[in-house]
Amino acid sequence: MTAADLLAERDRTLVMGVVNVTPDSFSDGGEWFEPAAAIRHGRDVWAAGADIIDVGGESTRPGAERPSVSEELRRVIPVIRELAAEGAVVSVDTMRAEVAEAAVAAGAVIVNDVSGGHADPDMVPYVVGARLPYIAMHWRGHSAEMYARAVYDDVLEEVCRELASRRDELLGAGLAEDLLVLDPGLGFAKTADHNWALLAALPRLHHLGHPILLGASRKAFLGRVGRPPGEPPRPPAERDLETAATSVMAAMAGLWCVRVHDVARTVRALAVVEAAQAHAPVEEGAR
Ligand code: PMM
Repeated sequence: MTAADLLAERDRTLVMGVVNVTPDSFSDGGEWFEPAAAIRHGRDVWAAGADIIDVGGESTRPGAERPSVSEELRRVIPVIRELAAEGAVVSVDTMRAEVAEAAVAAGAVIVNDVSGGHADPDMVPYVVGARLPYIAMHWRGHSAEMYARAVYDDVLEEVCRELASRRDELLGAGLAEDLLVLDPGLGFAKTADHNWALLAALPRLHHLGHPILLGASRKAFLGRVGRPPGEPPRPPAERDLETAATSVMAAMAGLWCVRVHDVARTVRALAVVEAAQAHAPVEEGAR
């Protein structure tokens, strides 16, 4: 499938598999830090049924130091080059235009930018000129400052308003309508309560008029579900069942894609939704 076909997919929710080539991501930090290990992991993610492999070289965990551009390139480019050459559809998870450009030259076909273009003024002109599918996430600042900015009167209303204004700016800058994906940015300048409020209202995100991607996988708020007060949260690698529940919620809400670490189980969970949807009653008026 081409990236354009993937963006047009409406019959099922796609699965984006995470490959973090970082020493310090909260969810899988260090596991795939060496390019050869990341490539092996990417192959497994693809074989497990991912529609897209998202390769990133910068951790966004709170307090993480930003890598230099050259270090970010060193991490992601060999991994993207190899996985794309083997036929995978690859997105690059970066806030930097320079990294996006090198990633695309190495075979990436989608740019996933957690800053929605806010972190690097060169990013939007680059993706517009390159006519690339662009995933713009709701963002209020780099990890060092994002928790101070997790302040909302009405998180759903404010995230939708800020995403809508970003959408208008991106389209105004010349990005083609059918190349833009939006993402509410769970865990980014959001407390657990904010994440739950957004999860509870996923169908409302369709008002934005673009495909929606959800990134809930292994995030801290899921580690606290069902834990008695005083007990530590479940560690990230033990949050895949809770993640699958959020993926089912996303699919039931008709979202475009879920970004997850455990692709194999996500594919199985979403197959349940697809099987049920294939037997859905025909709506009155559609007969
Ligand atoms: N979350 C992370 C990284 N990249 N991209 C998008 N579009 N949405 C997200 O929610 C998102 C992302 C952080 O999670 P990780 O450290 O497990 O990759």
